Amino acid sequence: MKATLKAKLLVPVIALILGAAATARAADDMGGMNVDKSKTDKTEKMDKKAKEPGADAKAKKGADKVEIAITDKGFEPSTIEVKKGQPVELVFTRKTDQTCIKEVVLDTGSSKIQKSLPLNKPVAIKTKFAKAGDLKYACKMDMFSGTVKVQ
Ligand SMILES: [Cu+2]
Repeated sequence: MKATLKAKLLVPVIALILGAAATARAADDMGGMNVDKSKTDKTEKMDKKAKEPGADAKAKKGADKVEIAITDKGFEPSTIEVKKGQPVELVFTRKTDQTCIKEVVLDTGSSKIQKSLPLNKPVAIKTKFAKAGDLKYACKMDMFSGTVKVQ
């Protein structure tokens, strides 16, 4: 009688343990998947961050490098500062197809430099701004623009 009762109790207990073990394993698998996914997300974010404007703006000595992105909001940043008479490299990267900015027109004070902007491809313009004052970069139709403060 006692033995039977024990056996009767033992079966659900074993079932419970097995069930719990299976659940734990499943949770582990899911945990593993989650970890992998967050790793992937993180890597993507890091890649994205590396391409963000300004990330390596101060990387090189010598010529100043200014990164300007074209996003849904237009040119970012919309104001940059450069030194008068100093060689400077402006790097435009178009990151969206949602605006009319497919080209950039840069007024250097002495000339207008126009470059087409392929999606997600940095386009560098090396130039100099001879005189102090406000100049600009704009889309071809001048609907979006940014200001170059030459000091
Ligand atoms: Cu435009």
